[in-house]
This record gives sequence, structure tokens and C-alpha cells, in this order.
Amino acid sequence: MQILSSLLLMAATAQAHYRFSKLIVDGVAETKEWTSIRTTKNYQDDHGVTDVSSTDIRCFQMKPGTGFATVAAGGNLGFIADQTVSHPGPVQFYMARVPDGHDLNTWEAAGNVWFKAASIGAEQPPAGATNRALTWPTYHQRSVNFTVPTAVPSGDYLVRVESIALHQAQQAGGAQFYLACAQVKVTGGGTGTPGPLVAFPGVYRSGEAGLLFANYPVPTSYTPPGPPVWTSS
Ligand SMILES: *[C@@H]1O[C@H](CO)[C@@H](O)[C@H](O)[C@H]1NC(C)=O
Ligand SMILES: [Cu+2]
Repeated sequence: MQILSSLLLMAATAQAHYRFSKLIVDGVAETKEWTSIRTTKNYQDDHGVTDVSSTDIRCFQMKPGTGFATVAAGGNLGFIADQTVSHPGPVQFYMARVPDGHDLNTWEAAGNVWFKAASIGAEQPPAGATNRALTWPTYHQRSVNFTVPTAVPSGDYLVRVESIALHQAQQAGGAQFYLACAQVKVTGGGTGTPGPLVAFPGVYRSGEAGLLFANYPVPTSYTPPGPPVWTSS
């Protein structure tokens, strides 16, 4: 068992990391990296962020943005990775509205401005399956997506994707975040008041339950970290 788990660990370590660099709006993919997504610091080596108290946990950005995508409320927004999502774990989407008078390209989104728009967590094994391990719907996918809530007010938003890799999360600090922020104009929005609003850094604590994961004993449930997904009703 010792040898097996260190072999598994080595295999996991050797896997390629990834970066989210292109958007898909209602199924239409951007052809060039960093068109609407702010260039991330891992744009060359695809490394993840592990320090949840660092400002890199917000957008991991290297420089301000230059472009934006337009999506209607209720539309589908996806992020394409340069590789597949090669680590198991949840994928979550947060949005922050750019306040009036601020520039979508340069707004920093500091403080309690982010609400969780969607979360793709673990799934239970099918009834009767011999392998009782949880499964991750986004594992090995090339892109991940969510539906922009219909009640979100129109306006300029940063949309933050995070894939939390849990393969080395047996101990505090082991979870790796693959994340990026897209610049998006939402049209045809509603009159909801998104919340609760949280801050990056701030909302996650090193060693909290959602950032820890061990394969043994086999976990029977998993709750992703952060606030609940906003529901407008
Ligand atoms: C969104 O993700 C789901 C689950 O992976 C997938 O089945 C669907 O095709 C994706 N939709 C788009 C528009 O990319
Ligand atoms: Cu990796």
C-alpha cells in the first residue's frame, strides 16, 4: 500500500497542469488565448496556486485585461483549458459586478464583491457500483461551463473559474487552484441581488474541510468550499 500510494502520487505529480485561456459563449469558442480572459501568471507553465491567502487566489492575473465577451443572462459560458482538466476536484464559478465608473480592464475586484454563480462538485457512485469512490464530472474534460443566472443584473462582470485539484490535498496547503478571470458584459439581465458576497483572498481558509481530501478511507461525501450558490428566489 505504501509503494502503491507513492507510485500514484508520482503519477499524479507528473501529469500536465493546465490553464483556462479561452471562453466559449453559447457554444462558440474563442480562437485565441487571452481574448476575454485576463492573462494569468501561469500562462507559460500552467502551475497552480496553493496559497489561499495570496492575491493570486483572486484572478492569478499577470496584467490587466484587453477585451471582453458578451453573454445574455441565461446564456451558457464556458472556459477552455489548454490541456484537459487533469486533476480531480470541484469546479466553481464566481462573478463580480464592476461598479459604475470603473474600467472592466483594470478593476481589481478586491473586497466582498464575489458571489458564487455555479458549482460542480462530486457525484456519488451509481447504486450497486463496486467502486465506492466519488466521481468528478469535470475530470479529464477539455472545457467547463455554467449557465449565467437569468436574474443577474445587466452590466460588466469579472467571471472567475476555479478548478480545485485535490489529488495532493491530504494536508493543509495541498489543494491546487487552476483559475482565471474573464471579462464579460451581461445583457438582458434581471433584477436580482446576488449574494452572499465574499472576498478573494479571504473566503477560503487553508486546511478547511473543502480543501482537504484523502482517498483513504474512501470519502462518502464532499462539499466544495465557499458560500452557497446564489439562487435568486
Ligand atoms: C457544458 O458542460 C456539460 C458537462 O460537461 C456538457 O455536457 C455540455 O456539452 C457543455 N455545454 C457547452 C455549451 O459547452
Ligand atoms: Cu497539475
